Amino acid sequence: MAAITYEHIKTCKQSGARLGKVHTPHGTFETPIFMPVGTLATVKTMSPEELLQVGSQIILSNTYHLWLRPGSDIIKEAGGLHKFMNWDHPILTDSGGFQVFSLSDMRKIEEEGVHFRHHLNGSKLFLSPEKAMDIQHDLGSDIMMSFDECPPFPAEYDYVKQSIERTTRWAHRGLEHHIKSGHDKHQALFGIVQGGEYEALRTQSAKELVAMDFSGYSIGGLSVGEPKDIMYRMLEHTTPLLPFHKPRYLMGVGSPDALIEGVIRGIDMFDCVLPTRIARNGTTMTSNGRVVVKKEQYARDFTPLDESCDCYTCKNYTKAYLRHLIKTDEILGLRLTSIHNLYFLLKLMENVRQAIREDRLLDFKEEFFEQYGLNVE
Ligand code: PRF
Ligand code: ZN
Repeated sequence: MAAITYEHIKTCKQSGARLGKVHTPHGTFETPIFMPVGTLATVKTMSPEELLQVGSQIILSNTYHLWLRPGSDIIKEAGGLHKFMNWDHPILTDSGGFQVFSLSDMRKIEEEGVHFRHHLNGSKLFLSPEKAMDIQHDLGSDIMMSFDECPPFPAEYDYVKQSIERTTRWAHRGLEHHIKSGHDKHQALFGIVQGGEYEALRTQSAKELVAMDFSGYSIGGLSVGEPKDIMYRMLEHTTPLLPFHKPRYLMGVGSPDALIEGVIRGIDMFDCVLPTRIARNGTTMTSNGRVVVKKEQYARDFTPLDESCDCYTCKNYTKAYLRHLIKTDEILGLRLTSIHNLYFLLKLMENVRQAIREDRLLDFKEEFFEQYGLNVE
């Protein structure tokens, strides 16, 4: 038995978007889905009960960070990440590849793996495809990621070609190691399609990975500074190359416009630090676009953040109070804006699923952006 299965429910007649369910050893999540990010075994400021209350069905965590702190051996000893953090629902872990490239200093890529320095204390570290599997086995996530390289944008064609070929070899080594370990019975492994802005390289990467028969496919290397039209073009090009009956995950994307455009192009899963990160800085996403609640203009605004939102924050607090909490660095302020932003994005995805069910996702998109404002994140 495969660790996870993708159940296709229907395709939206108007947009071609997919509605489905993914069954995992820790329960089922509906797709398309947004996954809140819990980098250090916590979605910052939120308890697991609050995560459920805002509608989370699956969360993401990070190999790289947990390997460094507290150490994957400690999480294994705790009985795995689900037990360690008291989250008895699906967890997806990223492989560390991307974090090594975005956070660490002095990295050196070799065929065997990547040498780099700890982003906090400078000590020497090494990650390889096999090591990334071992750490994710210790964490016990339901869905694991292959160890990949995410080339920067822009990057030369020849560099990206060499990089995707190495990423394919790394994916192969990781998969072999994963199967040999026996953990494949209860932990699924995804391949990550790379290829920068080059259609031919996206095709090559997708074909090589599809031939290896992963449990699902991620699309990496996007939302790394390229214009949105390039991202959408790469998605349109890539998703048709992926197996219909497996989930597709667009890594590191979470603005409302990109979520809807991604779903229309056949994506099932998304994650991003955006809603929780901007929340802690006093920026919220509402049905009328972004509201920077710490602004002076809200000092005497005794209305909720979003009149049409049913979250705990909007039901009980005013913009004036939120502004005060954020301005005075009160912890409750960070919690309340995080609760609202996650609720807003998860509710958006629920509305997207309903629109697919009713074959009206393109109409929904138009209605949503009429109110939210176009070209605003
Ligand atoms: N690879 C991995 N994780 C990622 C990315 C990637 O390319 C991205 C790119 N948006 C975010 N997270 N392993
Ligand atoms: Zn709200």
